Amino acid sequence: MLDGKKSLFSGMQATGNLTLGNYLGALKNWVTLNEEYECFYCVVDEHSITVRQDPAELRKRARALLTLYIAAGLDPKKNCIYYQSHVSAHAELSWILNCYTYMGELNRMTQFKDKSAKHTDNINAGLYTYPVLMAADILLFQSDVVPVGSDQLQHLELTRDVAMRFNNLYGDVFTIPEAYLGKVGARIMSLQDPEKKMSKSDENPNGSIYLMDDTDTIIRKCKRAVTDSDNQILYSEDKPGIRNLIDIYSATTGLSKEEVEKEFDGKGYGDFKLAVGEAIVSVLKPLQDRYNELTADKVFIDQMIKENAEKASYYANKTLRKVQKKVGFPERIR
Ligand code: ATP
Ligand code: LTN
Repeated sequence: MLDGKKSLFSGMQATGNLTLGNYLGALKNWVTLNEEYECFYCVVDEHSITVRQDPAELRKRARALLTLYIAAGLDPKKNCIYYQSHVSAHAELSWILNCYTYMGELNRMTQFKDKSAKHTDNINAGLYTYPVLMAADILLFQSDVVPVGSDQLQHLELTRDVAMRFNNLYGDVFTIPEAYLGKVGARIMSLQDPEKKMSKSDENPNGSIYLMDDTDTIIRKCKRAVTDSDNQILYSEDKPGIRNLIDIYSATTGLSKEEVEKEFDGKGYGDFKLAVGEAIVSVLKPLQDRYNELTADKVFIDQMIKENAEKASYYANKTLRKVQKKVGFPERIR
């Protein structure tokens, strides 16, 4: 809760080209929530360096991500859209919360296990304490809800545990956040391996639809999507490829699973895959056009980056000062 209004925080890493999974699992929900809450949408560039990045590339991607937030429909006048690294309170609160998080808790985090298995040459302490920085992001804004895909639920659970531990010691300092999962699209799977989630860091580009893919590429990737051989469009546990395509179709058209099954009753996979491709294009094309317009307007984007970082700092520092006082840091002399 911030100034009497419920608040919301979410963020994405600037680590690759955004996929349809990121859009349907996260961004799309963000847009529907922004009337109800005081919203903070962050480009979490500090999280990004837990995996080695090329500096020029990171800067470019962070700006592209921030622009995509707006292109997807987030109005920067109503939502606070900013870079994590522009608000130093994130790193400061993260340090404090490190001292209230147990190694046993961090040892259980599956994202750490997955990422350290993938980057064996660089298992750094930041990768390990990554969930604590995420907790700081969320708690700084007294967030009531955090819209994320289902892969982030474990981090959110940890955030709640740390916040409750802190509140038990010092009184009601933090709002305890809840995860917000969309009804459809919370877990979009790879088109090439429907047992694995669609991910922007996947080496096989055919498994993911990127938000900036052109029409032909989107249609081609859908046509090549891995499915079974029985040619029936049914939502079933033993048909992961088709189930994923139904999820995508229903998330992009707004139809329920049953309506999709009915629409394609008696039709084959070829027709269905083409329809899925076209539905994706109809959602992504307007977003791409808006993105291209926005990138041309450097002054507008620069101005909003500055204003929104100031707004985020104001709220974040309010929480940080409270926390610093509670743990016993000396008062500032004004
Ligand atoms: P990486 O591959 O670099 O780990 P990622 O594609 O998993 O990246 P993140 O930046 O970690 O993406 O996630 C941004 C948001 O998108 C998070 O809320 C996450 O839950 C959501 N998300 C990511 N992949 C999917 C997916 N396949 N389906 C639904 N939501 C997803
Ligand atoms: N860990 C998240 C990104 C992230 C985030 C957050 C999401 C960092 N801080 C705060 C929600 C709230 C990820 O990898 N997708």
